[in-house]
Amino acid sequence: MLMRGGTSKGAYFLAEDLPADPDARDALLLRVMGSPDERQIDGLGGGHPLTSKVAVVSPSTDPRADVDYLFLQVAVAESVVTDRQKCGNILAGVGPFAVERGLVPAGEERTAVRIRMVDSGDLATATFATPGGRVDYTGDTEIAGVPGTAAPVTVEFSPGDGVLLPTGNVRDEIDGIPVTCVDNGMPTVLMAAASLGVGGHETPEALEGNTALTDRLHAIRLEAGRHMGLGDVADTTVPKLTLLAPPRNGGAITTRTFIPVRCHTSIGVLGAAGVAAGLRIEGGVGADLAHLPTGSDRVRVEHPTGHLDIECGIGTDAAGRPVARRTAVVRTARKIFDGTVFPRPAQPLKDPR
Ligand code: NQM
Repeated sequence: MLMRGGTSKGAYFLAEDLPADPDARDALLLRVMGSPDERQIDGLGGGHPLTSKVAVVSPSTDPRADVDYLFLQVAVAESVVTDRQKCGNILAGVGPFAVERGLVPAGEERTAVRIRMVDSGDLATATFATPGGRVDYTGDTEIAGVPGTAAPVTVEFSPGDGVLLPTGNVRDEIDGIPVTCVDNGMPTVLMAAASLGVGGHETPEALEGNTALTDRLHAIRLEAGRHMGLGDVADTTVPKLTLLAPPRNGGAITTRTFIPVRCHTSIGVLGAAGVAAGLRIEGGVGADLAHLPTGSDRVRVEHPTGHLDIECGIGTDAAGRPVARRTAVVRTARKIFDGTVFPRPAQPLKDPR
């Protein structure tokens, strides 16, 4: 099933329909999505990391969950499939997909699906309308970065037991740039845009075209990966990099996020959860630029196509380290197409250029 989940789009599969062996599965998914090729012209992918995503869903053996969700990022121009990151946008489609495929019985009005994210074991609950026992995708909820409106999917993340600051520090300095390395579901490096010589309100295209900036970010990311205990991150999609600047439209902060090579046209859900948490930690990079609301967990994160509202409460553990208490977000999702995909045959590829 091809679905839009939040501001991303992906192919959703039942695990039983894919090879059990991860190498065979990934080789098949490259052919399904049309990678490696900048345009993914011979497959389902849309030629951008945000439209080259896969969800693999199966009944869960964990009594706390109804279904397991494995997220796979399929690279566009390289033969790479990685299971080393999560995706909160594609997550928004997992509940509806589970009902569509009969993995979870639909309620008469609403259905709550408890989802275990396979890579981390973290849990989330997605709640959405199922009038008469069928998923209804229509509604009046608007999310920035998606034209029109659709039915809301409320996603509530259960607090994990991971620490928010993987380097153990609120601030580090990498390559002369002050950074806060945060992980609230997505390892992310927060930096003030100004410290990199940019404003932070530029378009994604302008930032992607600034090679002095992108070279610098590449070097910072490799170093940050080591500091965050992620090892050599040259071939992985985490950590992401978020540039922070003062808000311009009544929100808490402006963001430009590299995922990690392309600049996001909006922001990932868990990426935004990391920004919101980072800004709430005293002394975090960007906290001085932010206009945080008092008396509310809601943080409005501005991004290139609007804003994303995320509820994020943090506290401290017994050792005094910051931890996430609650993270919740409203997204929309939509079934686009349900059918049979015909993967490109397995054969050696010539360079498509
Ligand atoms: O951070 C893009 C997206 C994402 C990830 C990326 C996401 C999240 O918008 O939860 O959703 O960071 O590669 O799909």
